[in-house]
Amino acid sequence: MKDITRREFGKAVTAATALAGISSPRHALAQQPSKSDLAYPPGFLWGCATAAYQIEGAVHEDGRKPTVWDIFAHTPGKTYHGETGDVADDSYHLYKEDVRLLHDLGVKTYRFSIAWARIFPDGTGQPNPKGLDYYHRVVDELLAYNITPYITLFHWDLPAALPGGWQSRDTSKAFADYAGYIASRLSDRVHHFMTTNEIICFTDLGYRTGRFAPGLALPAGEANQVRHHGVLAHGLGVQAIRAHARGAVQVGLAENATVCVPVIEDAEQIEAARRATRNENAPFLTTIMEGRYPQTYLEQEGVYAPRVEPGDMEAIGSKLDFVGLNIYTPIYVRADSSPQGYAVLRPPASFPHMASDWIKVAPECIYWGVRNVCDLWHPPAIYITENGCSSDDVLTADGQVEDTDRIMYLRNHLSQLHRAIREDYPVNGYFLWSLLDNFEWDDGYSKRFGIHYVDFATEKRIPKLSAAWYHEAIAQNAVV
Ligand code: PNW
Repeated sequence: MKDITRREFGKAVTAATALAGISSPRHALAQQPSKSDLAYPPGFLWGCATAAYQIEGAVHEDGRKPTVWDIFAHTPGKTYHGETGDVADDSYHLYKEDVRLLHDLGVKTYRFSIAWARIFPDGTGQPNPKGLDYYHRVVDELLAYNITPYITLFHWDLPAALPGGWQSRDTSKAFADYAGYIASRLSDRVHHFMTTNEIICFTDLGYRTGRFAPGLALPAGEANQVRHHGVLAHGLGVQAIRAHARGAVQVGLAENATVCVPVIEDAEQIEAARRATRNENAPFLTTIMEGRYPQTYLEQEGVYAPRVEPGDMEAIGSKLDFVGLNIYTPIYVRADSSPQGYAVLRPPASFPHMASDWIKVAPECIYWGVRNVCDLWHPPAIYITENGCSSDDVLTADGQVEDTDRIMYLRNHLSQLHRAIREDYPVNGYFLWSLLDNFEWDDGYSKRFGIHYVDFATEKRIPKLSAAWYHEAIAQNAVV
C-alpha cells in the first residue's frame, strides 16, 4: 500500500467521523458508527497464519528428520496428555484442502512456515529436494488462487541434529545458510520472508524456563547467550535472504513484543508505556531495531551479559522492510518515580480471559502494540503477523461451532487496529491465528485457535461461525 493512499485514507476517515458528528457525546450515544466508519484502506492484506510443526504432521515423510519439538513432545510429561505433532492437521497431505479454505474465506495472503528439517534434515549439509518440493506445491497452489505467500523460516522446529541447538552460535550460521537457500529457491515466486517467530519463545521458554523444547533450564549467563544466538540468527538470516534472493524481496520477522498499555492516556503515561516497551523488549526487538543492546540491559545482566563477536551487532541491526507483530495480550503500565520510570500493574483475578488464561480480553493491545513500536523505531511497515484466541469450541447437535466469544475477540481487536490505521500508522496487513485448530505446543490439542474446527480423529475441517464472520469482514473490507 502506498503511503499517500494511507494518508488520504486517514484524512477521509477523520472527515467522515466529524461529519457524522460522532465526536459529540450526545450523538455518540444516539448513533452507532456505520460500517463504513470502520472501513479498512483499499488493498489492506487480510490473511491467516499457521506454522509447520503445528499443522503438517508427516514427521517421518520424504526425508524429514526429528526436530527438538518431536523429541520434546515424545518426552513424558512435557505436553498435555503427551500429545505430539506426529499427525496434527495432516496438512502435508491435505494442503490443497487448506488452500481451498483460504480461498473460500477470501483472504489475500497466507503466512505459513517452512520446516527447516524437511529442507536440511540434519540442519546443515545437503538439501533434501523432496522436502523443498512440498513447499513448491504449497506455493503453486496458493498462487493459483491468487493468495500471496508470506513465509516464516523458523517457527521453533529446530533440527535436532544441530549440536548444542541454540546454545551454539554455529546454529545461527546454519540458520542463515538455510534461509539463503530458501530465498534462492523460492524468491522467484515468494517476495515476503520472516526470519524467526517469537525469539523469546524458542530461547527463554526453551532454554531458561524449560517449558518449551528442548526443555532446558540454564543459568542466566548461558540463557542470555542463547538469546544472543536467536537475534543473531535473525540478523544473519536477513543478510543471507537479501544476498541470495533472485529479485526484490521484503524481509522482516514476527515478534511477540511485550505490549505495554498506558492505563490512562495522558502524555506522561503514554511516555511511560513507550519507555516500558523499549525496556521490556530489551534483548529482542529493541536490540534488533537499534542494532545494540540497551545499556540498561547490559548493566542489569552484568557478568551474564552476552558475548558479542565483531559483526554481530551490524547483522542484528540489519534494516528491515517490515516488523511483524504477534498480538494476543498486553501488560498495563503506569508512570512512577522508580529508576526505570514505570511500574507493571498486576491484573486483578477478575480480569477476563479467553480459553488460554494468558490471553486477556484487552483489545487495545493491538493499537498500543503498533503505536509503541512505530513511535519508538519508525519501521517502514507493520503487519499483524498473528492475532486470535483459543475458545472452548464445541460442536452443536447439527455440527456447527458457534464461537461467539472468538468473534467478540476479533471484532474488538480489529476495531482497535482500525484506530491505529486511522492515525496513519503504516499497517499493511493482518494474519489471523489461526486458519485451523492445530497442535498448540505444550497445550497439545486442548486449546483450539482455529476459525476452522478440526476433528483430529478424521481430519475433517468444519468452518466455525468465526470463519463466516471473517469472510464478511474481508468482503466488506471493514469491521463488521
Ligand atoms: C504464539 N505463552 O505462541 C505462536 O507463534 C503460535 O505458534 C501459537 O500457536 C500462538 O501464539 C497461540 O499460542 C505463543 O504462553 C504460545 O505466553 C504461548 C505463549 C506465547 C506465544
